[in-house]
Amino acid sequence: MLVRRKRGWELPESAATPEHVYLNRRRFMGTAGSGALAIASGLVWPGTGIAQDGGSARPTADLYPVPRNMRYRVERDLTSEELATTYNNFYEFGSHKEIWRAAQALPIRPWTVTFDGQVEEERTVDIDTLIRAMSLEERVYRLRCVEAWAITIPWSGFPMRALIDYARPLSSARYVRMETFQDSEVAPGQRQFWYPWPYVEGLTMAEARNDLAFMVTGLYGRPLPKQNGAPLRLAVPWKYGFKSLKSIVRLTFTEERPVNFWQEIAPNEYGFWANVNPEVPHPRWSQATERLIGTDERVPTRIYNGYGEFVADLYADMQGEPLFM
Ligand SMILES: Nc1nc2c(c(=O)[nH]1)N[C@H]1C(S)=C(S)[C@@H](COP(=O)(O)O)O[C@H]1N2
Ligand SMILES: [Mo]
Repeated sequence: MLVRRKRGWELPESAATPEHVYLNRRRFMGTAGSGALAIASGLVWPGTGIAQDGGSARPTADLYPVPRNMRYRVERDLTSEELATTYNNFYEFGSHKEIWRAAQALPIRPWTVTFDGQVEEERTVDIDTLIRAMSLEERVYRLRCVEAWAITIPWSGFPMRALIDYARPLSSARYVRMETFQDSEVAPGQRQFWYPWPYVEGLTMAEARNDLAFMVTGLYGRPLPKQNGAPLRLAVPWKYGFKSLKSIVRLTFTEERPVNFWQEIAPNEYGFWANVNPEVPHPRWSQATERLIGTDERVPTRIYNGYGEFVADLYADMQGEPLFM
């Protein structure tokens, strides 16, 4: 349920961390004309060190900020916007955390998303047409990387269920396979031929229609930065972060279970389900705790990353499946 009385920045969660910086920048965005924005778009917000790429290039930038959906509460402080946009995993731009600057090379307009496979009608839609067709909301979610670090951030976007309805899959579809862009001219990581590009992820149709599955188009009340997966990425917070693929160009509805990027690389370490579980270690490290980035704090990891009330039922009859790798 949407709570429209309050905007995100009026709420206590966002008061907890360096939100004053955020608020000032939002004011700045509100008052600055496009000329000033263009000057400011030299990758970093003046005086903050926060990476950004110039909202002026986004035909749907006017839609943000969006009202926060208070059904999804998080008991942790928000990760600072600066950290969430400068400490990333995006192997297309390098196999380290400092890819944010390299990711600015990704052209995100024009951008299209294709729906194919078992659909009533194969379709390709312009990203801004798609975004305008959806009802946007903000959700504060935690993200738990399989590497045992975690963040808590306010995504903007729309329920994945709405995207599935928009795509009109046939009832024979059992899975949705999703694909990231492929362009080795702009993404140096994609010149590393030993990786099985493009990045692929998949969900069952029931997972994709679960309330929690969210399509992300924004972060911290503004259009999604490139390094976080602009213009469209997934957020499935009960699963390890690698399931939440970035910069999506295609959704294919299929009867066959997709083989995801990491499973293809290391099937003994990464599976299809990848649900978070502190009691199932990765073959090379424990998953019992996680580090909150930007702090020295380690906290216990929770089953389904704390989202069991929303998703545990999905797996009730699947005891034989490797649900937690
Ligand atoms: N296309 C693509 N999507 C990706 C990745 C990637 O390398 N390429 N990394 C994943 C991993 S391992 C994590 S933890 C999250 C990180 O998201 P963030 O950088 O926005 O925090 O993105 C996921 N999505
Ligand atoms: Mo990750």
